[in-house]
Amino acid sequence: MQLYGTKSSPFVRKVRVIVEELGLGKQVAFIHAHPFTSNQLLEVNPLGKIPALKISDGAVLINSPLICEYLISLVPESTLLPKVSKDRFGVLTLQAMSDGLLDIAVALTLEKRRPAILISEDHVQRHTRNILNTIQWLEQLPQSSCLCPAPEEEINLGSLSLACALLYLDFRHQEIQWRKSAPGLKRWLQEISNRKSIKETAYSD
Ligand SMILES: N[C@@H](CCC(=O)N[C@@H](CS)C(=O)NCC(=O)O)C(=O)O
Repeated sequence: MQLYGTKSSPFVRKVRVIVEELGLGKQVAFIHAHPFTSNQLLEVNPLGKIPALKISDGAVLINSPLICEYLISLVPESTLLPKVSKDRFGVLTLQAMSDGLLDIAVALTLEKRRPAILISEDHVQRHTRNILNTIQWLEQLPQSSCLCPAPEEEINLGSLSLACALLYLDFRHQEIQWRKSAPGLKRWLQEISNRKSIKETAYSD
């Protein structure tokens, strides 16, 4: 299989983390493809978005939740995405919330990269507010949710997605200082960051 992406994309990181957690590293080759410049990417994904995963029969999967679900299906004994409905939708909700946080954080990255005169202070403030509101929502999740401190067996697609999202805020938006209002998440991230899959997929430009 071939994974198209960059090492700075949080959605690609989520897929790389899942590959690592599932022990599929040897079966997935990483193809560097920047979404704004790669013709190779456009040949496999007309949307021009990363990640994209070309699988062995030549088909291409797009969108990180779909790619992760496919990879997890290759390892039937994996517990990263529970089969029982209640747990499954809790995990998928956490993934969706983390991905939503990332949609905003990536939009904020792009906004800040515009020439100074074109940057909309309105957009910057709205994105920042929505990021901090989401951090509060996450901080207030009950301990019994899929977020609770993670012994080996409780790691799942949702909590790994959240780790990638919080670490992206550290990578691109340190000035937001999300930890100030979220001591629980701060502790949780410190713990989950010790995992090999997180250490081996650090963001880089
Ligand atoms: N929902 C998608 C989001 C993917 C996404 O937005 N990727 C960004 C890079 S971080 C991208 O390819 N942007 C290029 C563009 O929007 O033109 C997923 O989960 O895979």
